[in-house]
Amino acid sequence: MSRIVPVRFLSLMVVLLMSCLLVSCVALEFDRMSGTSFPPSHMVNGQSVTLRTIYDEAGIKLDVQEDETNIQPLNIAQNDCISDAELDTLESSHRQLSIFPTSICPFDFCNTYHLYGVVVNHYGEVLDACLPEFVLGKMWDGHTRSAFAIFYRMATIQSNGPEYLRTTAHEMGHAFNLHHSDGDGTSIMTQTDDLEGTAVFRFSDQSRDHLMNHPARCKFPGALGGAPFTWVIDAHAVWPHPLEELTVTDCD
Ligand SMILES: [Ca+2]
Ligand SMILES: [Zn+2]
Ligand SMILES: [Zn+2]
Repeated sequence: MSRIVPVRFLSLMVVLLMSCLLVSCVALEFDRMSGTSFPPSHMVNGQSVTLRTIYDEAGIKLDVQEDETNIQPLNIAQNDCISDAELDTLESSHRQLSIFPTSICPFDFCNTYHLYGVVVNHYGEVLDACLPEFVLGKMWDGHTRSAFAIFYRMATIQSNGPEYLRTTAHEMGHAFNLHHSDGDGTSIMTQTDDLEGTAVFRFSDQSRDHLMNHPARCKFPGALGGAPFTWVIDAHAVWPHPLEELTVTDCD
């Protein structure tokens, strides 16, 4: 009988500990309904781009945890939409990760924050109205910025893997309190309709500034006195967007 813990296990624990000790991490619990798939990786200049690499390049350590793959679709007509209330119900019955962060050290900077994502086999609502073939995804709870949905019934999501990946990174960006005004015409936070060139799979400089340098409270998803969507520090005010109203705060 041996009580020696294998060296490989120990070194794995050290790597895990170190990776969240020096910077905050975000864990994404990702569920999907049956008949859907998770966003595929995309090759750019010979490099495989994934949610993890997109966020890593912006200084966010993201751990994507693909969880359930067989959630039953709601019993609604094919052209009907899933409501925000129904998304809430889905989240409360399938989300395991807390909306609160956990910490492995006594300081905020080494928190692991939690985000929930679900791919639903339905269309989504826009401002409480059902508009089929309109919205690709949604970060539906502006209060905690802790969950997003992808609407897999959308033809674009099913037929265009790169656009599906980009949509997912975009909705997650809203959970990190990024807005369309933080896009630069081609980057992740620029909406498909507003593209001024070929879409790229990276965040704009101003989005990266937010993700790397802005206060945790106005950035990380989830509840811990976290600021709601649209509450930003004044650095965002110089990047206006005609359809967005931001509230400038100090985010302390
Ligand atoms: Ca789950
Ligand atoms: Zn958006
Ligand atoms: Zn910011």
